[in-house]
Amino acid sequence: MITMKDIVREGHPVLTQVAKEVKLPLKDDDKKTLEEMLQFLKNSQDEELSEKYELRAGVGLAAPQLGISKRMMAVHFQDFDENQYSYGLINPKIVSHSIAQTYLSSGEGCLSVDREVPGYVPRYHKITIKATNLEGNEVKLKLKGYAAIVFQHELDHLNGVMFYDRINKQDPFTIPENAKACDQ
Ligand code: UDB
Ligand code: ZN
Repeated sequence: MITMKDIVREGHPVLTQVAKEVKLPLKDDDKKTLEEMLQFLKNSQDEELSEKYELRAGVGLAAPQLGISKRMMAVHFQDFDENQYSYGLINPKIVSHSIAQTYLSSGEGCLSVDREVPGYVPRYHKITIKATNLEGNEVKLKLKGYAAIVFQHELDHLNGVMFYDRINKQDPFTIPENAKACDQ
């Protein structure tokens, strides 16, 4: 079972590396890792288990955060409109995106960052993602608002980018160009 001690923290070089494409079909141990990543997110949102194991309530996790430099990520959350997103994804790729941007009005944090970093993180408002799921099927997902933000945060980890790399250093709270706030 994955717990917080398995999650690498900022300063670890794996978090700045571009992760490697995963060859398909998925090997058994990669599949197991991805399933465990999804299970960690579920456990972390379970009141009893999160308390017992001291897990931060996670909505997304990328393989590099476990020290594994492979293009795999898991998400588990629901958005404002109660849409459920629960996926283990391999080789996810943004195939199109809006020009319009968005940002979380409360800023972002990260399971790999044990401090608060103030500021807005500009993200695309809408994205379309192609990936392979745990069943080995290709999936195409159209995401907007909060869901788009979570997926982009995890995709960034696969490219060695941390959320604070995207915060404006001169003025962390500048509103990104043509951006609407996301209040989830
Ligand atoms: C998170 N969780 O998992 F709206 F029940 C964050 C942490 C860093 C605070 C643990 C989170 O936002 N939880 C949450 C939000 C809700 C309702 C709820 C729980 N991540 C994922 C991460 O670090 N992945 O690498 C950070 C998010 C910031 C923006 C998108 C992902
Ligand atoms: Zn993160």
